[in-house]
Amino acid sequence: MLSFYEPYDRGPAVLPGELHSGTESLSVERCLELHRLMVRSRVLEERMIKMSKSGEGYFWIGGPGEEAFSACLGAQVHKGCGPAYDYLYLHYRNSATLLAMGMDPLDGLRQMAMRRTDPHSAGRYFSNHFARRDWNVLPVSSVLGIKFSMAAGTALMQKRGSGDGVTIVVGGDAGTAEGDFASCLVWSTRPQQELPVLIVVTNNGWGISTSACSQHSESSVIDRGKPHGIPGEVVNGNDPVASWHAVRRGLDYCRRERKPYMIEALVSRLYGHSSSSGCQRVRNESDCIRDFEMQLLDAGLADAEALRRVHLDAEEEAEAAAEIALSEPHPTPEDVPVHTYAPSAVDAVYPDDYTGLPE
Ligand SMILES: Cc1ncc(C[n+]2csc(CCOP(=O)(O)OP(=O)(O)O)c2C)c(N)n1
Repeated sequence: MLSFYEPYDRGPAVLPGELHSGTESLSVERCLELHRLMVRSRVLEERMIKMSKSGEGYFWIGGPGEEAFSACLGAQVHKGCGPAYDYLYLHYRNSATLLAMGMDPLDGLRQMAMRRTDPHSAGRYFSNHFARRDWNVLPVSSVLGIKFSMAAGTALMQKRGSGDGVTIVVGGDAGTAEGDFASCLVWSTRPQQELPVLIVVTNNGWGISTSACSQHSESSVIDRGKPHGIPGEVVNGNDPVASWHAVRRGLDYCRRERKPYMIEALVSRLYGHSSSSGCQRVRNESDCIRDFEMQLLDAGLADAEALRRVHLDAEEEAEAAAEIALSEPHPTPEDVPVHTYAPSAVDAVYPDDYTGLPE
């Protein structure tokens, strides 16, 4: 197979145009925007992996192999604070979603390096465990599954309100074995009280080292929505054109009908589970970035030099951000109670039990 770094003469790139996948297509502008996001996300994660191996950071878990679907999701979120906007219960593999929403890669690296400046968790949580109150991004929980039942809560509030905000919940295939997944299906489909939840399962075929095929008898996870009447689709999550349209359909349906929709995105896991399993590059799974680049070149929508520039820019961006993050301070012992407790009336009633928060 031809690498895009090799000389690749296909004549002049035809710029206005579209990339097709089956009967669907995306404009060249959209494709190039998604490509840039996917590459920035991959490079950011690879810099984090380097940090975990070099001792500059600690535990790593993240999204290489899920960039195509993840970027398509983030680029279509109605971002904001409060029930009129979308709520997100994300997975720890959703870095491209956050980048597509506008996250500065520096903030991801601050969390990986466990710095006090990390806006997601003030340097206390694992990599890619995002939390952004201003964007309705609920804290990513390491406890698998619970987000599925929590999602029904914000969706219920949105159903009672008048806007078109929806709740988006993303989890892996293994996490759907938890009872909370079933709770989400039940609570989002109570008769006449259905909820606007986009239920996304990113199926990479593995739960750490347990294969999905040894654990799941259903042929598709979305089949579990059928008895509840939840429409859904399985999409090749490595295909940005198909993923874009699946997300579009799912979000449109939830916004318009105020009911749930399921997407099962078939994705890759390109560095294994996490740093705990060595984060070695896997060679036998599809790489959405490489495949997308070959498609863009074949369709004459980009040239090899322009694509290479995107990688170089992303590397420069990640390196500069890492340098800043690593120069910043770690949390101190005095930071332990900060953000741990919400202000409480209990403080006034029982001043001796004061939670440590400012008045
Ligand atoms: C309730 C719970 N059980 C077990 C774990 C340990 N654990 C962490 S990640 C993981 C695998 C998750 O697989 P999947 O949901 O498919 O997501 P993936 O990591 O493959 O994206 C497990 C079992 C956990 N974090 N929470």
